[in-house]
Amino acid sequence: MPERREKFYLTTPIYYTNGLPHIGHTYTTVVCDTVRRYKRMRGYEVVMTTGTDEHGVNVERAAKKAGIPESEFVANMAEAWRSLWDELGIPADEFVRTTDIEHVRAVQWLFKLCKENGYVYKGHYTGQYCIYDNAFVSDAKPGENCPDCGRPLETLTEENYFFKLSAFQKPLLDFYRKNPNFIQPESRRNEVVTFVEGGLKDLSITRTTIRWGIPVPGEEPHVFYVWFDALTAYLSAVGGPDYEKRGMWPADVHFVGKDIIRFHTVYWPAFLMAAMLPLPKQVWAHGWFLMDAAKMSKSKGNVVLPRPIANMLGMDALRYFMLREVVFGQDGNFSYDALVTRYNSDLANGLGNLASRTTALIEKNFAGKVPKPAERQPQDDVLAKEAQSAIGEVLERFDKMEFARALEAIWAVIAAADKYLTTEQPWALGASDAGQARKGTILWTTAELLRIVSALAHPVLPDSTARVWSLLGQTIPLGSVELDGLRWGQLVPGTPLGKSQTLFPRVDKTEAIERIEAMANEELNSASAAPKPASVPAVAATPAAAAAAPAVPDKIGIEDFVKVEMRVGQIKTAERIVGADKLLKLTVDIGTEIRQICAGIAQYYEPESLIGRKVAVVVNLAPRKLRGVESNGMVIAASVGPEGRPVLAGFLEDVEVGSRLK
Ligand code: ME8
Repeated sequence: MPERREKFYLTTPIYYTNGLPHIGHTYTTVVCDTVRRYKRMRGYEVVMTTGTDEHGVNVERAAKKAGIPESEFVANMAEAWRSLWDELGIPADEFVRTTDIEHVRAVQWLFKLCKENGYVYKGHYTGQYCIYDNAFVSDAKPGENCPDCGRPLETLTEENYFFKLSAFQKPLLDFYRKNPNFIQPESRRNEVVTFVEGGLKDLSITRTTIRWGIPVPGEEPHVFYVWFDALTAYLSAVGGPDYEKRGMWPADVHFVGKDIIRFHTVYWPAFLMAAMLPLPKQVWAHGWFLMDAAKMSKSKGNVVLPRPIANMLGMDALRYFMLREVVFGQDGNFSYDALVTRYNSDLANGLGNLASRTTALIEKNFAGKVPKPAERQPQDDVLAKEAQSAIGEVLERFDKMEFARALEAIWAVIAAADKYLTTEQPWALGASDAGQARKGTILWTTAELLRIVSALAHPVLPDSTARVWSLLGQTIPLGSVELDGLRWGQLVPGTPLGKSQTLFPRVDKTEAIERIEAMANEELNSASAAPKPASVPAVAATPAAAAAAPAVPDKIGIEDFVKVEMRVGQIKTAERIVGADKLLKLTVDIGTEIRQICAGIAQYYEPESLIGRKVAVVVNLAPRKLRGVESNGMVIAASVGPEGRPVLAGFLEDVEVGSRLK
C-alpha cells in the first residue's frame, strides 16, 4: 500500500470509428478495467483512458457512404463506443476523441516540439499505401496486397513532412536495454528489438491526399498522419501541453493488441524522445481472440458482439471467460460453447453455489446472522491456510498480469471450500449445543472464505462479487476495500446477512447460445440499417434477464396483428444440425418459394417423420442465424408443459400450400 496515493495511468488503444466494438476490443478494455480496479484496491489513484480514432480516409469514405458529414458520422460512432463501454460497466475515466479541440492542440504542439528540436523535414514520398491500415507498406511493389489485411495497396506520391525516425535507432535500442520491462510479453520484445536492429527509415507524418485530418498549422493542405495523431491522444487525455499539472504522464502501461505493437514501441517513444517528453513505462501487447482460427473482423463476417453475451449471462461471465480461458499475451479461441460451459461450471456451480449453500444454511440455522466460530478442528485450519495463502499468490499474479493464474488460484480455494462443506455436512449436524457450535464453525469458515474470495476476484467480477459481499452483510463498498489489509479472520460474528439472491442462474447451453445468436443478429441488422448509437438494445441489468419471456402487452390492435404474415407451408426436407441438439434445419415450401427455416424441435420429432407435413409458418420474420445456420421464417408450435415441449401446429383438413392464415 503506497504511503501517499501513488498515481497509475493506463490506456486502451484509441479505437477506429469505422466499425463498432466487438469482443476483441472488449477484451482490451476489460483487461484495462480489471487492472484499474485492482490498482485502486491497492491504494493507487488511477486513470484509465480509452477513446476513438476519428480521422483518416476510411472515415471519409464511410461518412460518404452513409451520406452524412464526417463530423456527424464520427460523433455518432464515438457515442456508440462510449455508451457501450458505459453499459458494459467498463467506462473510461477519460474518453478522448481525436476530433476534440484539446487533442488537436496537443498534436500540433507535439509536432512543433519535434520540429524545433530538428527532427522534422519536408520531402516527397512515393509508396504503396494501405488505406485500411492507414500505413505505407515499405518494400511493397505496385499491385501487391497489404501483408497485414490482404487488401489491395494503392500507389501514393505526396509532399510530406518527414520524421527522422532513423536518428532513433540507437536511442531506442538503449532504451529497451535499460528498461527490459518496457515491452511485454518477452517474445514481443525480441521481435521489436530485431526490427529496430534491422534499421529504421524516416517516416512521413503528414498527408496532402487526405482532407479529414488535423491540419498542420500554416501548412494547409497538410494534415497529420493518423498514427502521429492517434498516439498523441494518450497524452492529450491527461492534459496535453499541460500534462505536468495533472501529474498522470508518463503512462504506466499502454494495453494494445499485437497488431499495433510497432506503432507503440517504436514510433511513439521516438516521437516523445524527439519532443524531449517522458516515455511511457510499459507497452503490453496481448494476443488475438480468434473465431475458427481466424482473426475476428467485420470484413470476414465473423465478429462476436459483447452486448448479447452480457444480456444473456451477465458481463461478469464474459469477463471471467476472457481472462480465465486465455493466457494473457497469447492468442485464444472464442466459442459460445466454451463460454457457456465455463459459466455453468465455474460460476453457477462454483462461486454461485458456494455462496447460496453457505448463506442458506446460515439463514436456516443462525437466523441470518454470521455465526460465531467455536473450537477449531485441523480441517478448518487447512482451509483457512489455503485461503490466506491465496491472497499473496493472487496479488502476485495480478501484478504480473497473469489473470488466468490468479483466477485459477481463487477457484482452487472455492473448490476446496465446496469439498469441505460436502465432507463436514453441516446440514446433517443436530441442534444440540455441540451440533450448533460445530455448524457455526463450519459456516463461519466458508463465509469467511467467500468474503476473501469476493475481494480477490472483484477486479475481474465486479458485479457478482459485490453481490456476494453484500450477501455477507458487508457494508463498505467492495471496490474501496484495500487488498493489502485483507486477512483471514476479519469476518465479524453477528453480522446480519444481506438479502438472498441468485447470482448465476444455470442455463441450458443450446438455448442460451440460440438466444445470444438471435440477439446478435438483431443487433447487427439494426446497426447496419441505422448506424445510430441509440438503435440497439441496452444491456440487461442482471444475468439471464433476457431468458425471461419478453413482456406481452395486454391487448394489441388488429393493425399489429396484420403485420405478421402466416402461411401454410409444407416441409420438404429435415435434418439435424451438428452441435445443436435442439435444432432441425428444414426446407419448407410456402407456395411462392422454398425457405430454409431452423426449428427447435429436434428432441421431439424425428426428421424423417416431418417430410410432407403441413405446418403454420411466419414468413415475414427477418432472417437470422441460429448456430451459424440461416433461418428465414418460423414454424409455429405450441409450448407444452413446464419443459416447453414443442407440438407443431397443423390443420384438421387438407389445405393448399401457401394459403394465408388470418
Ligand atoms: O488499431 N482480439 O484501432 P482498432 C483481441 N485506431 N484484440 C482485438 C481484436 C481481436 N480479435 N480485434 C481488435 C487501431 N482488438 C488504432 C489504434 S492507438 C493510438 C490507435 C483490439 O479499432 C486490440 O487491442 O483497429 C487491437 O490492438 C485493437 O483492438 C485495434 O483496434
